Amino acid sequence: MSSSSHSLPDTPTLPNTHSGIPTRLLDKAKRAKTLIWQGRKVAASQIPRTEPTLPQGISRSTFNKAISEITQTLGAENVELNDKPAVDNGWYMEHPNTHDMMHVTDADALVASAVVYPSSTAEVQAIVLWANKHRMPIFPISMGRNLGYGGAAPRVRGSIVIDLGKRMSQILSIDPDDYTCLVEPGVSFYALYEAIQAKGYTHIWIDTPDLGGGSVIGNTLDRGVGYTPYGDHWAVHSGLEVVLPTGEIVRTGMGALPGSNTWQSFPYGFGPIQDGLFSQSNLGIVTKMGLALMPNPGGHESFMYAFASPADLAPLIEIIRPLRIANILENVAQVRSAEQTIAVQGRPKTDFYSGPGMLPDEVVAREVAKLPCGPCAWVYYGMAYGPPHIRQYKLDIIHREFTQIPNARRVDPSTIPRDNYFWSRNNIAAGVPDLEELLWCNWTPNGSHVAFSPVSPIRGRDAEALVKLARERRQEYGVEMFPAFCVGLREMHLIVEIVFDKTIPEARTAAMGCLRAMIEDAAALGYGEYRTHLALMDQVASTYSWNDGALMKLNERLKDALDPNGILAAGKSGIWPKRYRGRGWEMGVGKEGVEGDGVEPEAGGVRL
Ligand code: EUG
Repeated sequence: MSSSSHSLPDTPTLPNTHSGIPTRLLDKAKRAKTLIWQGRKVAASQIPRTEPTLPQGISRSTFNKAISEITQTLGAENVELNDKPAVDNGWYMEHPNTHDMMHVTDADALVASAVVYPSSTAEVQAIVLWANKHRMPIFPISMGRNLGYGGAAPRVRGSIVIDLGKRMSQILSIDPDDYTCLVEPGVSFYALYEAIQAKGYTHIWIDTPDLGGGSVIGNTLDRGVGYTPYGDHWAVHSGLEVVLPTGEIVRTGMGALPGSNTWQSFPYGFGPIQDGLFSQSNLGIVTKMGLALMPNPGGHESFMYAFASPADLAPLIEIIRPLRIANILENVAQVRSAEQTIAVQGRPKTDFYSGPGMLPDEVVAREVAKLPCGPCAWVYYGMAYGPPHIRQYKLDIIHREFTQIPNARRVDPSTIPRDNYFWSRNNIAAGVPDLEELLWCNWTPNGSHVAFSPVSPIRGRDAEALVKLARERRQEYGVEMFPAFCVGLREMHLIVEIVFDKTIPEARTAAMGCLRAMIEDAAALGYGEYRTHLALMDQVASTYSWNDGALMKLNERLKDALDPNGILAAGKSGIWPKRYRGRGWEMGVGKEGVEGDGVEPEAGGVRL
């Protein structure tokens, strides 16, 4: 791999590939890629491999027989063995689908034995039936861009990854009257946005996360966050098509009624609502999902406020709460640290400071003072929606409230250079998918990130307690981290991004140690994570232990009933099928090995 940016090949684009960058963002892709390649201090590390890493309980002969069978079903070009040395590189837009590109475990710990590419729900069903027949662990991904939480990696080493997105990437409908859509797993936020523009539907907005390359279905099922008023994607989804672990195909909500005309407009249908069973779960493979789209609000205006002192965080959060609940603050607010504001320029830490460890406070103060936000500890990014007089009404209230904090400053957008990150936030809050967020990964060479994502009430004391525990553990473990609050309607997610050099084992160990300590600290104070990395799922699940672990007991009963052979995404969200239980598969403090001691043999299985 060349380190020269001149010879970097272009990023694949839409519509040449479902996972490509829109051509309007090619320059940003080029810049991001160049910075990453410049930051690579070692050539891409190789994961040595000559044959697929097999899952426990599957012999080489069973594996080979099973692979030849599924090759018959899908065609040779749609079954790829993971049998060559893996080049542990790539970046957001061009990443491996056999492991986590930003691995916080050993590079070779959470890996696929093969990847299969179904083209239809019927083929997903065939794969599931095949997996049951051979007791083969399978792990579906939509596009594999769940970065910070495991990327494309399977939890069970040697699983067959089902890459749903590659051949199932149709936008099945965009309804311009109802403002809804129906998509397959391979539809990214980029692709959905571009399709709506191509149709000339300027009256329709989508919602996008900080990065637009992820799958709309994948992000929604993992309960991801966006920044328009429709930012809670799970809350605005309507209707799923699901392949169950035993091969039945189900449509939820109104989709259960043959010929239904309201599948995407009435999410509940009749009877118990099953959709939740398929979110952050291992109880089904979602092959279609409906989603509400937002009407163009007729105008929008980003605003940014800078707050001078670290102590301003608590009063700011207190001011945000009632404004957010009353919808004066209309979108998920981001309250970002000065450190992250410095790092999102995409420059390495060594540009600012050559000493060991974190930036000293005086360096943070010196560097943030050079940016459009000016000297500050926290920055608020928000947007007002609607025509000018409607926006102004809200902006005046926001200004009056925010400037109760001494030295709070509104930064006039007209003074902010066009290449500043502010304008990326402006795109995102207006539903225009962008590509700048991961620039802070360049903070360290071979920069990777992993997130600690606790939920708390929107209260000053909670914000302070969480930042304090994160900073104390940061000091103890010597990791680099960037905290940002995403404020929802009645709760907020704190996203603490740990950035580390994935090629340094000690850096990975420090990141994991810090994450585990923060999860424990948070749970002791009553905070739980909304989402987590594969390697942390057991630990996070164990914190949701009320009434002697009643919730996990329920999850396990559901898992046993719906997936009797335990083939689907074992260990996802800490839910282990019967065959794996009591064999030490759980990871946790002092137990970083990803594998347990085998699986219950064939006799425990069920023939379908
Ligand atoms: C962000 C990142 C997340 C998440 C929510 C928001 C935004 C980062 C990596 O996880 O869950 C700035």
